This record gives sequence, structure tokens and C-alpha cells, in this order.
Amino acid sequence: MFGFLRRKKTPAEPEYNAPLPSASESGTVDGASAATLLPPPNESARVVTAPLVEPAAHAVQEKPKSRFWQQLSRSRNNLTEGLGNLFLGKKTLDAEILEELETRLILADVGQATTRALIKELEQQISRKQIHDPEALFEKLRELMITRLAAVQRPVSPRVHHPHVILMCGINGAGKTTTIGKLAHWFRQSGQTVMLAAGDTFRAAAVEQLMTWGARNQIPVIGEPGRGDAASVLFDAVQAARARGMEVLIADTAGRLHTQGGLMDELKKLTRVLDKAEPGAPHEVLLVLDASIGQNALNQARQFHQAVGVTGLIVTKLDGTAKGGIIFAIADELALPIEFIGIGEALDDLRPFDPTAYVDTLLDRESA
Ligand SMILES: Nc1nc2c(ncn2[C@@H]2O[C@H](COP(=O)(O)OP(=O)(O)OP(=O)(O)O)[C@@H](O)[C@H]2O)c(=O)[nH]1
Ligand SMILES: [Mg+2]
Repeated sequence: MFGFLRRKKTPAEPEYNAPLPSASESGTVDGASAATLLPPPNESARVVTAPLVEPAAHAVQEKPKSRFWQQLSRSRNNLTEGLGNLFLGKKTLDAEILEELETRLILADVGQATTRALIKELEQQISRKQIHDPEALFEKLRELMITRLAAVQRPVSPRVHHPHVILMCGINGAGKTTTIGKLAHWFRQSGQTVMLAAGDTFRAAAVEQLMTWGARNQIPVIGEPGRGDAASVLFDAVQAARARGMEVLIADTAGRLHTQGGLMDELKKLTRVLDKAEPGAPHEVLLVLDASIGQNALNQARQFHQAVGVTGLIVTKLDGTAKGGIIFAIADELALPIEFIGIGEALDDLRPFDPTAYVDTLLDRESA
């Protein structure tokens, strides 16, 4: 069932800016809620003697929402708030519903082309009498959205090269260095050894920023402040990773605009240097895209892909934007795999991209 069809906000749902549980705490919260929902082992024996009391309606507790749910609240509210009002009390489908849906999708930055395609498909299904009521309309919308995203989902594959070399790229401030910190944490959690290469030799304090992430993850960082040549840092890092038997090497790079020809050439040079240091490297070129810049992300991605052959995307800052629909435009128009999404600045705010979880969260659909 879609939550927004029956209510605006649950009491259990904290405000967007409310303090959030830390990485370790969030596990405890989920664990605690699971424990309170499960009956004790000898529940059936006790039920026989317990008085049969009908639970009061207000005593029914909603499951606490996950951090993922909380962090995507802006996009969810943007997409569903107007629809909730529109649907209140409606039992039949009319043109107004589709029009409002179209507007909402555009406002959420799903993009003109993708929105049109979704609405057209729904219109066709309605005229073929395959959809009869608002709830069925949303079930279909959900299904269509998941299908579109599933086409670009790439399960995080086992890393076969040692070291598996990942080159990160993107424009200034997209979230590359932060994402590297989170990605390193993710690899560490999945039991792999990780090393970082401080390939942003351009921006002041970029190396120190990466070193801080290295320290937080307790992993080595190759490079030092003041070193001017990114290519030589990356070359050394590959050798160090190989010598120390590292499974994953993640290389940071300086932010650059996709329109800066000279800097894009430098990025190409970095890929050549990596290939020289380790034939076949980089095994992945991950482009970091800031979701909050909306449709501009598409053009950036095309240019980076043309220059260095992007193998996958990481879409960041989905927590800070009401335009989480950009994921659909990215999926439809770029057809590049979306590997991870960034939903905050904490160490575990990076999630492998899961189309079903993403769509259900955006559409305020309650999980079973
Ligand atoms: N809310 C939010 N903020 C993020 C996310 N990812 C990164 N940031 C923030 O975005 C800002 C820029 O992040 P950086 O990692 O320094 O970006 P960068 O691409 O390395 O920037 P340059 O090295 O200057 O090109 C920092 O304040 C990060 O904390 C995210 O998923 N959500
Ligand atoms: Mg950086």
C-alpha cells in the first residue's frame, strides 16, 4: 500500500533534520524493532491463559523508518505530497490524476522524455482497461519505474584483479573524495583490503582530506601534501598496492569541468599511466554525479564518458535534494550502470543501488 494515499506523515517518522542514529546505532535500532515485533519463543503457550484484549488502534506501533528512508525524505515529499491531496477521496481515475502525476514527475527532475514515456504507458494501460483505479495506477507506475532502473543496476561484482584499480572522476565538489572514504569503508566491510591514492594534487588540502578518510578507515594512503604530479602519485600507488597485496586501489583525482579540454586530457593521461603501471588498469572508471545539479548531470556524464570511458556511476547527495527523480533521467538517457548512491556525509551513507528499494522509498510505499 502507498503510505501517502492515507496519511501525510507518521508520528514515528522523524523530521528531515532531526538527529540521526550513527552507523552502529542504526543497526541497533533495526535490531531493537525486530525484537519488539517478534513474539517470545513460548508466546503460543501464554496466549491460552492471557485475557483476550482487543489492542487499541492508537497502540499499533509503526516500524521505525530506516536511515535510507529518512535521508530520501525531500524527494519523497516532493513527489508524493501533491498526489496525496489529489487522491484523497478519489475512487476513479480521471485526467486530473495523470496531469498531476506528470507535473510531480517533472518537478522531481525525472526529465521530460522519461516522464512522457511513463505517462504514455499509463494512459495506454488505462485505455486498454488494464488499470481501473488509482491504486492500480500506482502499482503500475511503481512497476514501470523499477523496470527502468533495473536496466542500469549492476550488482557490485567480486573484484577479480589484484589490485582492482578504480579511478574516480567528476566535476569540482561532486563528492569524489567523500565517496572514496565511504567506498573504502564499504569494501572493508565486505572483507577486502583497500589502499587510496591521493591523485588530486591540484586543490589545496585535497591530500589531507583523503588522508583523513584513510585514517577513519585505518587504511594506507599513497601521496603527500605538496606533491605536484598526479600521474607519478598514481604510478607509485599501483606499485605500492601490488607490493602490499592490496585487493582494491581507489584513486582520487582533481575536480574538473567537463568543458575544460586541458584538464580532461590530463584525466586521459592518468588512465594511460595506470595502464602502464598495471596492464588493464583502471579496471573501473567511476564518475561521481551530484544529484542536486539536476539535468546538467547528463551532459557532464556524456563528456566524461567520451573522454575516459566511464564504466559506472555513483550518484551523490540524494539526501540533500528534492530531485531524486534525476536517477530516472540518468538511467534512461545515459544507459551507464549505476553502482552506488550517496545519501549523506557519514561513513556508511553509500548504498549499492537497489531499484526496488529506491522506488518504494520515493513513492512512500510501505515495505511488506
Ligand atoms: N549531503 C551530502 N553531502 C555530500 C555527499 N557526498 C559528498 N557530500 C559533501 O559534498 C561536499 C564536497 O565533497 P567532496 O568529497 O570534497 O567533493 P569532491 O568532488 O572531492 O570535490 P573537489 O575535490 O573539490 O573536486 C562535502 O561537503 C561533502 O561532505 C552526499 O551523499 N550527501
Ligand atoms: Mg576531492
